[in-house]
Amino acid sequence: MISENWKTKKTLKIAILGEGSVGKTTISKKYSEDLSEAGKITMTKGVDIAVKNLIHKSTPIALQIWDFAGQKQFRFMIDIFLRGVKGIVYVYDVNDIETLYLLYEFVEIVRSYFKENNILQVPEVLVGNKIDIGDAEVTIEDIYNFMNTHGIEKHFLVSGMYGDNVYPLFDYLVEKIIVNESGEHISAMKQYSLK
Ligand SMILES: Nc1nc2c(ncn2[C@@H]2O[C@H](COP(=O)(O)OP(=O)(O)O)[C@@H](O)[C@H]2O)c(=O)[nH]1
Ligand SMILES: [Mg+2]
Repeated sequence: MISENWKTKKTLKIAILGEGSVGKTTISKKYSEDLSEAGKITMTKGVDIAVKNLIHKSTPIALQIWDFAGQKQFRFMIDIFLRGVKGIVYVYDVNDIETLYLLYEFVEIVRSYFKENNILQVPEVLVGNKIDIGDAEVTIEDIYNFMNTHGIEKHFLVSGMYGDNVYPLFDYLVEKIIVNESGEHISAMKQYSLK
């Protein structure tokens, strides 16, 4: 079925960002693990792309998760990495508050890229990983502060290692991306017809 629809398949690119060792690769692989090896592409230059094939309301989608391995080179590759991106996942480790504090750097890089390229309405989610370890260092207050400061509306607590909440996170993002995309076409119309 998926192969029959191959040509009409929609590709959605999302980016997963955060400090080294917070679990970006673990989360991406957990989500796409049911794929054949052919679906997993590894590029040189420190970018891994995991692909998850899914059906959203009868539309086949190839969700590409771009996972940046080398923090240091990130700024030099930012254009390639973020070009065409439709959703962003910011990851921190709930057991290491520094990884939440340092996320703002990624938020700023992403926001300035969007601003420079006149890109609006890209859904972003904040993700606290490694909840399986227990006695988290990051508090609810820290999370709310971060979200308020940076205007991020959605947060998930996950365990990339065991898979807790990993599917809901990506399901949410895909839904949000699709709604946004269709909303862009009808939002102007709605404004007049609803009021
Ligand atoms: N306990 C636990 N360990 C995790 C989890 N996610 C990742 N790890 C471990 O943290 C380390 C870094 O993970 P990795 O995915 O490579 O982080 P990345 O640098 O952000 O891609 C590895 O040893 C993982 O096994 C998790 O949810 N729980
Ligand atoms: Mg990695």
